[in-house]
Amino acid sequence: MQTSSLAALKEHALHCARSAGKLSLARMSEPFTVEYKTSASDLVTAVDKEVEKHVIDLILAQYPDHGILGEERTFAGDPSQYETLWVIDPIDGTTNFVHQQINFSVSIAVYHKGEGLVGAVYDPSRDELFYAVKGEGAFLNDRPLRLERHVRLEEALLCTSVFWNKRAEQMGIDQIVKKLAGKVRGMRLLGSAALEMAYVAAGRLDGYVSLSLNAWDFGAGRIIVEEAGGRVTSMAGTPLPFDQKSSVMACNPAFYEELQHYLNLSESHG
Ligand code: 2AM
Ligand code: CA
Ligand code: CA
Ligand code: CA
Repeated sequence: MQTSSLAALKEHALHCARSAGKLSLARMSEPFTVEYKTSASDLVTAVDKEVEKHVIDLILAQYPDHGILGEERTFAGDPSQYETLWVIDPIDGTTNFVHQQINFSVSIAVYHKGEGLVGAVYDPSRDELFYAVKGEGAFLNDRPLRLERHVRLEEALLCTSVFWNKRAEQMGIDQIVKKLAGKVRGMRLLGSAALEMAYVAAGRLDGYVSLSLNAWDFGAGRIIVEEAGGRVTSMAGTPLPFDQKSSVMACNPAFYEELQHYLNLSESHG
């Protein structure tokens, strides 16, 4: 992709992220319907769907030949058929959107032939836009983000997402938190994977781990963390896919190997 078109792509992705976040924030103060998706711990609101449609309209108005992979599946085409694919989550942290009215985000990433070009995570409650362009670094509201501090695992503040539905036992807290208890300074659960990964890039957290996320949860966060100098892979150490589910570990590079070692122990040594 040419430099001029990459700059335009970045501007449009940032515009979409800001516009979507502002729409979510505006809708939060009005009544909206909340439905159970798979269980009482997996919600979707009318706002998730409306915001996704809004982002799709914005993308296609500028780039009619691009494809879109979004959580709420409101794109009419088949996402696998496009060279350039926008991977979007209109509201990441829907439970927070409904309950806390803070700590949710919009996540927008652009991939070309599987390569991540632009990632944007916007937190409308705090007006914080985290973004990165491949090869050009990561930023928070235009301030460069660079993970320069050497962090040891015992000094690290880590975050994870766990599921509270029936899959909780399989995907649960015991598998991650028990393995890391006694090894790290602390663990947090913020409830928006995209925002948690953006916080790793900003040095507010030192690492993020999840046993299973969808492509739209980590698509943007992965580009932002990598551009900030962090390491992002699956828990097995393989590169993340751009259009499929995966486990995720994203962290300060200083303790990547050590963290991976503990996460892959078959028995808990906590
Ligand atoms: P979501 O809000 O877009 O669904 C914490 O729950 C994090 O895990 C959020 O980023 C959430 O994204 C994501 N997540 C993915 N699948 C989930 C599920 N089945 N139930 C709850 N959260 C899920
Ligand atoms: Ca969801
Ligand atoms: Ca999500
Ligand atoms: Ca979502």
